[in-house]
Amino acid sequence: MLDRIALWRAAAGALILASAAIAGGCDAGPPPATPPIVPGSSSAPREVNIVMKDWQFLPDPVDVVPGETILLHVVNGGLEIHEAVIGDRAVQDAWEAAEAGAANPPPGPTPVVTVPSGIAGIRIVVPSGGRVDVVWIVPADAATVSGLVLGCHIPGHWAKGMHGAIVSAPRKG
Ligand SMILES: [Cu+2]
Repeated sequence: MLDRIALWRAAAGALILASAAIAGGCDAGPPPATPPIVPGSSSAPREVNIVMKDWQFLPDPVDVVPGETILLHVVNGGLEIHEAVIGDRAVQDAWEAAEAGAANPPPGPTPVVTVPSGIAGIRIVVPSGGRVDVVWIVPADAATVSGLVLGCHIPGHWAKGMHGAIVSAPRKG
């Protein structure tokens, strides 16, 4: 009996080591470079899926080519209501403050909140299980693009990790 317990412990130890090795493998080296993308145009927007979950955006980062036109399909695969706010940190801060101060935050109907138009960015609110499509013309300036962030400001969601990066990808062709 003792031998069996010892054997089981050894096997469990090996499993833990194997898990650690797999987890360690994910941290090895920088992420792979984004492959070149054929940019979308106004007549043929590039389709990009963004999936929102409780509490993250997929993919993260979202790769875009400066100046291209994208047809965003924003899907809420989570159980909570979520939103995708696209904008720089000033935009994200404005929505975080506006929604934190709103009465009757979710669960329940989403309160109507606004921020000044100059720092509104793009806000796409999607109920659980829903999908909203939006055409987005990406800023033409790469430096502006690299300052963009994806964020959800339903109260408490940003703090739970609901933010992602938007990065400038090389143009193919
Ligand atoms: Cu959210």
